[in-house]
Amino acid sequence: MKLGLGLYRHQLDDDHFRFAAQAGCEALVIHLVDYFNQGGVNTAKDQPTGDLAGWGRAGDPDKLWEEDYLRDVVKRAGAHGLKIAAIENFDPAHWSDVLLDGPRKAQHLENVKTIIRRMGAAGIPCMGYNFSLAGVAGRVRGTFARGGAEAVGMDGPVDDPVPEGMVWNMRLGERVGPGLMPPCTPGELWRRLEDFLHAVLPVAEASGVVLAAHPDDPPMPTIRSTPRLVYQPQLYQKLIDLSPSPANRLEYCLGSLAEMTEGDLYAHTENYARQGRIGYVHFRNVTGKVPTYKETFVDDGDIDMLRIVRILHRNNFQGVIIPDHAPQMTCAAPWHAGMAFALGYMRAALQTVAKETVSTTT
Ligand SMILES: [Mn+2]
Repeated sequence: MKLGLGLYRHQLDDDHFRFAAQAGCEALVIHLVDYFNQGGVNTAKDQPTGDLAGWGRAGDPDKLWEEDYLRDVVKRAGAHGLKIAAIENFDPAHWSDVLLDGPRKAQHLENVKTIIRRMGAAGIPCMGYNFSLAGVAGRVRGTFARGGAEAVGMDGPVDDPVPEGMVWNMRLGERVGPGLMPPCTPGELWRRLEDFLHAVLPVAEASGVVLAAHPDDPPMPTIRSTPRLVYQPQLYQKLIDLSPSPANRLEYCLGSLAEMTEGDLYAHTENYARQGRIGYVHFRNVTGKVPTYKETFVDDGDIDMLRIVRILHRNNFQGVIIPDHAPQMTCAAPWHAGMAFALGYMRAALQTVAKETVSTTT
C-alpha cells in the first residue's frame, strides 16, 4: 500500500510535488478537469461545492489531453520521486454524450479510448471516473469540523432538476437551459454504464490502464431528479459483475461509502479488497449519513480508519490511498495544513500495520 496525494490541475507544479514528497508520498492522483473555470461561487483553494449553477465551465470538447502533456507531468513529478498513480475524472466536454446517451456518443466513446491509450503510453496506470448525470451536486460548506474548521457536508436532499446544457455539475457551453436534462431511469443509466465499460475496458486492458469507479457522491438514490448508480455499498458488486475484466475496478471512497444508509463498511471493504477490485482509495472520514452528514478530520469521524488500513493490508492491497478531501485548517495555508494532517495520520497508520505484520511473523 502506498501513500499518495490528490492534486488539482492548477497544483501540478514543483512546489506541490515537493509538498507531497515531504509528507512521505510516493504517488499522486491528478485532476486535469478545471472545475473552477468561470465558476460562480468556487475558488480554487479547496474542493469545489457550488450552488445549483454548478461548478464551472467544462473544457474544450475538441481538445483531449495530449500525450506530451501527460508525459511532461509524469516526468516533472518523477523528478521528486513521485509516480502518477491515476488521473481522476473525465472532462464532461469529452464524454458528456456517453453519460447522456446523446447524438455524439460514438465520438465521445472514441475520445475516452484515445485518452486511455495516451495514459497507457505515458505510463499512467489508472483512470478514476464518476459515471453520474448530476455529478457531485447538492453539498454545502460550513465550519462543521473540529474546532470550527471549514468542511463540506449535506443538509437535506436536493432534487431541483438539472438544466439542459449542464452535465456532471458543469456547463458544457456559455449558458444552460431553459430546457431540462432529458429524464432517465435507473435501468437506463445502468445500461449506459455497461455500454461504456464494454466499449472501453478492452482498450484499457490493451493499454495497461485500469478504470476505477467512484461511488455516488453524495450517495442518494436521486440527486437533482437524476438516478444514481452506486448509492449503497452492495451496488458496487453490481458494477463489478458487469464485466470480469481485471481493468474493471473501484475508486474506493470511504467517505461516500460511510455516508450510505446500509451495510457494514468493514465487511464490504474486506469483500472488495479480497476480490482485488480496488483501484485506489479515497481515505476520508465523515460523521452521519445521507441526507445529513459532515466531512471530518480523518481521526474524528464515524469510520475506524486504522481498522480499514488493517483490512486492506491483510488483503494485500498494493494500490494508493489518498486523503480525498480534508477540512481546512485556520492558518496561512488551510488546504496544505488539512492535507498534511491527514497524510501524517495515514503514514502512521501504514507504518503501524507494517510493524504488526512483522511482529506476528517473527
Ligand atoms: Mn471521494
